[in-house]
Amino acid sequence: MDVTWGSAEAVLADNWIGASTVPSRGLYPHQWSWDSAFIAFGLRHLAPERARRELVTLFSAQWRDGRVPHILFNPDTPPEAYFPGPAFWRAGRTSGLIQPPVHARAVLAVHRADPAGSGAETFLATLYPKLKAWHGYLRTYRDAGGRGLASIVHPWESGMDNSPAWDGPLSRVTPVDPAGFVRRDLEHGHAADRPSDEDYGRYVRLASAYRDCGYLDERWADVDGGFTVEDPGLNALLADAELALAEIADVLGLPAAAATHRESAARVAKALQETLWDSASGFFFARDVRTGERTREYTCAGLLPLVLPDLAVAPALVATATGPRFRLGEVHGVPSYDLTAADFDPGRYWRGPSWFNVGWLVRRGLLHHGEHALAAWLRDDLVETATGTGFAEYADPFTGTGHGARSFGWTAALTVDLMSTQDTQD
Ligand code: 2M8
Repeated sequence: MDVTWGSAEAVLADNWIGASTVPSRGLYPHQWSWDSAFIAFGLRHLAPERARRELVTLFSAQWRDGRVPHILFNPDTPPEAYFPGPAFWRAGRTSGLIQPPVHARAVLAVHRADPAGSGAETFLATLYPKLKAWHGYLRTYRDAGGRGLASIVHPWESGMDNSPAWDGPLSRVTPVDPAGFVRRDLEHGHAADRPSDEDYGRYVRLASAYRDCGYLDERWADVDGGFTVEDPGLNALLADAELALAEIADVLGLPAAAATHRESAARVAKALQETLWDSASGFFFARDVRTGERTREYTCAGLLPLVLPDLAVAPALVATATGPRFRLGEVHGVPSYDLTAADFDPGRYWRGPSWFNVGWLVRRGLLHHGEHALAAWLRDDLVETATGTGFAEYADPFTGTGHGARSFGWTAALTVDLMSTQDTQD
């Protein structure tokens, strides 16, 4: 057995908590929404029944309004292990925020890895209505800007928490006094790699404000000092998720539903291009719905529309990815932020380092747009860097040095996936 494969498999075994996988035993000791989807992509090659279980467990926590919560708390983990925990959210066993919708793609891939086992468990039929409700939540309750794009109400919802793109919208949020809460993350990570106390204070302020309005999106627009942003990453993944849902509907023999999902994917993709694409810059920027202004920071979220096969502007976006701001093919992975920006930081959380899930998504996009050599290069680089860092949470794009947690769930899982899928999508 290959050493890398064996060690990745061991990480996933160690992080398994019985019905799902934690991203990291120390820093993130619960189930996270988009982590679970990425983890399932790897688990399907190792233990398809565990991959199915991972996703079914996550969707068991879906809310009545269709949202899939960003954290499902493990009742066996002591409450002081992670902040903010269940007592903060007051939402039972979950948080009240969301994360990007990569689940439909994961469900389809998990099904295809073991159609017989999946059929026997009626996996697709069980998850299809839940995925439909999840996307429905995003397309309706979250269309705060009224342009057919889903908004996020907290940086954590983007999955790219400390991204410089949120600095502008976050500047209107008054931080909570750091004396009022205990940062458990600093017990596991270096302060220089993690968000500052001030940013953390803003996250806590926003999360409590959303909680205090009952997690009701229709009330959020009236909350002063709130955060409402259209993120190109989340919306690209939503359009792709609707395409995956169409394929799931096809497998289930529901052609009319499949056509509806394809139309919905096309609508989101169109809105994405009309609202967030800047042709002069060759890039997708986030939009602050409260001011109507587009942000100006080049972050890796703006590269994620590459996952869409019909993206008309793909050549221009690939040119930006391979240009001086991201230097794809020259540095390790896909940097989370503009390498030429004065505040680029190769080690700090989502403000420069390369994340393995982003590299994995961009590689898929490159394959859609005929960039096979670059995709192959990226695959080899991701596998090598993941292995060399002990499956770190993220890595310095220049040196490949690991940062954040080690034995990180999606890094191990996506390494297994990259080693299994070679030059194909699935
Ligand atoms: C990070 O986010 C959490 C909050 O959700 C945190 O910083 O405590 C992000 O990197 C996010 O994308 C990821 O899902 C999560 C768990 O790995 O950690």
